[in-house]
Amino acid sequence: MGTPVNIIVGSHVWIEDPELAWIDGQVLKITGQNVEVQASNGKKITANLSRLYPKDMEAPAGGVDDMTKLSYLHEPGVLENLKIRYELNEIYTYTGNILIAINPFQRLPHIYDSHMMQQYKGAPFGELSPHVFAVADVAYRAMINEGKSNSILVSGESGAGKTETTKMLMRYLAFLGGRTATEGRTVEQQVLESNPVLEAFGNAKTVRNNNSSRFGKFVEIQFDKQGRISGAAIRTYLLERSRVCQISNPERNYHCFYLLCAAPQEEVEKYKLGNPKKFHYLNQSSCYELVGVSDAHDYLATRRAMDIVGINAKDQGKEVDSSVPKDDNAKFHLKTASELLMCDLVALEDALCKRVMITPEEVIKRSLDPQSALVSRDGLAKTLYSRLFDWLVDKINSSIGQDPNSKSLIGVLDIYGFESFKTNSFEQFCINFTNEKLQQHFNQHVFKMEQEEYTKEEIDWSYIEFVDNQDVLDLIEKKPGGIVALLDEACMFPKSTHETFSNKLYQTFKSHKRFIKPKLSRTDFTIAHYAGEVLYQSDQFLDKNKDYVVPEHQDLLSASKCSFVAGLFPPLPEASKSSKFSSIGSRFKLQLQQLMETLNSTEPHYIRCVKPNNLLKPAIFENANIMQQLRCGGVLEAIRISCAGYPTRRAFFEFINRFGLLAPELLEGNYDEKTTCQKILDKKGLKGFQIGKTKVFLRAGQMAELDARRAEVLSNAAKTIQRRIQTHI
Ligand code: AD9
Ligand code: MG
Repeated sequence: MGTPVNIIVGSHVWIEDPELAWIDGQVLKITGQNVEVQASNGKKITANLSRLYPKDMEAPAGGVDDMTKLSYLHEPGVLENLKIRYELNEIYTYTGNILIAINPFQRLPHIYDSHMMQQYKGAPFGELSPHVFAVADVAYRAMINEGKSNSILVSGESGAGKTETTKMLMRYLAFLGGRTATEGRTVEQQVLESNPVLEAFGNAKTVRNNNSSRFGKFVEIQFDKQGRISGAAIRTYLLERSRVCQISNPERNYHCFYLLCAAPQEEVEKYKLGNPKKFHYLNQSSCYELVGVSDAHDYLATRRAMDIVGINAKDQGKEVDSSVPKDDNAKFHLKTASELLMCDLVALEDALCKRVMITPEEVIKRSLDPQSALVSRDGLAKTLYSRLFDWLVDKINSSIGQDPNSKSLIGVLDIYGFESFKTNSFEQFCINFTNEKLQQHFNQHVFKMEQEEYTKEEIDWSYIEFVDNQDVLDLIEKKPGGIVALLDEACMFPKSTHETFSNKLYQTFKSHKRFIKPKLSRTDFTIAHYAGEVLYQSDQFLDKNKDYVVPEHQDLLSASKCSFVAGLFPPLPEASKSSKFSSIGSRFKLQLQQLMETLNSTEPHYIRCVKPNNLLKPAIFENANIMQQLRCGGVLEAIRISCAGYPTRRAFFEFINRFGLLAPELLEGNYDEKTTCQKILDKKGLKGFQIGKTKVFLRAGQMAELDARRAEVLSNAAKTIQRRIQTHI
């Protein structure tokens, strides 16, 4: 980013600070490359000259609504601008075409009401304050005018506001493409009501977010020739299955379990529910209630939403809670479960506690030890739940319906952002794989946009440097030989353990730049992702990659007398019974490929959600935390790409207004604006800039250089005036 030029004693600068990321101050002393700075918090800090950035003393007090309007485009400038705006409740800021949204953690009045929607409708991009509606509007106009599909990619870490943003986008698109006069269940209503249904079954309270989506989602909204919503398709990715039977304090299981327990009395009795504290899958955590949320109210709301999206009352009733409490009443609970699943009691007990062994001589039923029986029970619950979730998505899709004649669509992606925790397992691996894919897509797009601007202004430029992440993607997904492929191999080989798998990785990627074997571990591995290094624990990779339904469970449930349950487990064709293993990693990789193909055929728009603090509270802006997110979300990378070219652009007249005083003689000459700009720059001996058709394109740091000259001129002028005044006195 911008090279520090013209830093002299007295200059206002930004300097790195371990706590605040960046702090402003004034240069006290320069000794060679060492600079001493009086920071604004009173501290004296010394740093290398190359680590300082000039502070723009003329930046507008309320910040700028687009980072590309910053005179000095660099990290501290970007951070400062976001901070100033956030304090004014301006949570949205553009960086060119990217919208940065900082979670306010409070309902801001009126910013999403129908009056606001009306205002953004058809308004040229950039004319009104930055807003999600503006992004949706551009996407919609582009689709109508050019007949091309568009997509809006929303990303950010857990709790940053992706799902809320996605819902706002969908509401606005429904507003634009809805049939206002129509009564009853319209497509757009169904699209909107799919959100509460999916949230009830796919969201849960986590430490990072009280309403965390535990799955990724791509909603494709189809439009007819008149620009009205005519269909929709929802694709979901990687529901977190482990949560169904394992939660830790103070998190919760999926919302739907608590909603069911809060159902009206007759339903609680019918489905043998009751206090959530009774259930082993819920009482592993001591959190049952959410502040400000009524489960009883949400139960009814979810049922209503289900009505709208087309899940009939019969199917709603057949929702099965397969939690099996562990206590002495095992028989009783087994009976309850068998009644709810409508399957044979003995068959259920056998399926949970025994395995069929087929030897050449005979078929034996072997009892499982208690530990294995628990694993078996949890496996059954997870399978049942994930099938139920997939069923819901299918049902919503078929009920909303697809428009086969739709020419164009707008896709909205709400997907988990980059994750790096204390322990990282297979889930983080898949999530970060997704983000590598999206990052590549993003970089390529940012480059293209930059290039288009340059082409429009008819200036030459060639790429200077571009850190591509293709090598990380190869490491993960290359076939054969990538991590996903090696994991599948390990899963198919019965004697594999996570140790043998890790060893295989160490051997294969010994000299890979993006793969690191940690010194102190024999099974962990580190991947150097674009957003930073992540240390993965391999011990559960094999288990979590196996999507394997125990044949005994399959047979049991496909024989259920409840057609709903049986329908979730269609009998398998004989052939596929023998191939026991299907890989979650490979299936996910395929899903991602399809997603990328879809995205590549659309015009993308990006929204980067930022979580300002980990307390989930309003008005707290944590510098270092936010900086890290801007880095992971590629915002800094986009700025870097832009800085590699000509980050500062000024219309001719603006440039002359600001810098005309550097060459007052020119203003009297009869030059056109373009020539005047050229001559000012030549006079100051600047190199490498370009003059476009309507704008001056400056290299990083050149604006600061010109400002320094301007400041000199102004200060000399001031001194002269002062001297004159003094001599007069
Ligand atoms: V996760 O990866 O699914 O765990 P998200 O989806 O990024 O996460 P979510 O949209 O659920 O986060 O937002 C978290 C919480 O922040 C919400 O429940 C709201 O309480 C709050 N939020 C987010 N955006 C807004 C907003 N624009 N206005 C007010 C907001 N509150
Ligand atoms: Mg979410």
